[in-house]
Amino acid sequence: MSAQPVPAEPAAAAPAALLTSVTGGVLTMTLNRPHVLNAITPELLDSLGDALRSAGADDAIRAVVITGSGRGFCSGQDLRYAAQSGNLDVQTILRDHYAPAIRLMRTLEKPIIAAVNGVAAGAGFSLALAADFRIAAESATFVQAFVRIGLIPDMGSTYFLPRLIGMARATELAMLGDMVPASRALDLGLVNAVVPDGRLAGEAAELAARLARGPRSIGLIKRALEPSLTNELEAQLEVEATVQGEATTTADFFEGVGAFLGKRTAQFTGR
Ligand code: T3D
Repeated sequence: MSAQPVPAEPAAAAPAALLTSVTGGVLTMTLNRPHVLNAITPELLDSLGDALRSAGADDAIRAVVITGSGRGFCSGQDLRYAAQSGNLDVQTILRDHYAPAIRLMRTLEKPIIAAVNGVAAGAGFSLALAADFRIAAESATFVQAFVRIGLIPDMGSTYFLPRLIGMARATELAMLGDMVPASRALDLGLVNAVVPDGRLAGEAAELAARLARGPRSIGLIKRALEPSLTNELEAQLEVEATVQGEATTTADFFEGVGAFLGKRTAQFTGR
């Protein structure tokens, strides 16, 4: 009797590079490639983009948290993947995968919190900069790693960094590529808060829950602030008139005024 072939164990499915969960109106997206400190692949960015697009279309989601699994937040472009894939058309990769993710983060009219749990390097640093809030764990570090491998900052770093910390310091971080500990990131104004490592997830969830209970105008504030650093005063006053006009049509505005007059706590719905 001939030996029967032993069926191969079904290959374990590769873990998803992006994990998502929704609790109490907060979408949490966890970069999940911990063996490479959550280095970025085009597919990971596309998943992030899909999740952001869904969040934009879902009224039930009112705030977003981005964090990393394992000991890193995000180590930037996956350098091994880039070399192995043989796709060195970086301009196309940036235009087709990096830029859309950043565009979606900035146009999503819902607050995004980067909960930086570990190193944020290269495009991982940029990803954190594109969020509306950054909370860092005490052990987190930030490094504009691009220059270390002969590149320039991308994925929005040349835009966000000077706006957040000024040109002199942005130039220093970008040209020297030194590791910035969380405490210095706080001094520079790169992050909103630094918290003990064990409290990062809780603090981010608490802030996200607070924002998720807020009115629709939180998203409109994001829209109005977006052009303010490039607009002249006249143009920005016009932005305010237009966006405030929209705010006054929201149910949350009526609720806010009604609650004030009725001496009660407003119950906002995000609409
Ligand atoms: O190419 C394009 O598409 C252009 C776009 C570029 C955008 C960019 O983001 S360029 C910048 C890319 N990122 C970097 O240059 C950072 C590279 N990583 C590091 O410098 C260090 O890993 C860190 C400073 C981030 C952390 O250091 P450390 O000592 O805590 O960890 P480690 O031992 O270096 O890394 C742990 C593992 O992750 C290690 O793998 P191993 O040896 O255990 O198998 C390491 O190779 C891997 N890893 C870390 N970063 C990356 C990575 N693998 C692939 N790509 C990475 N970016």
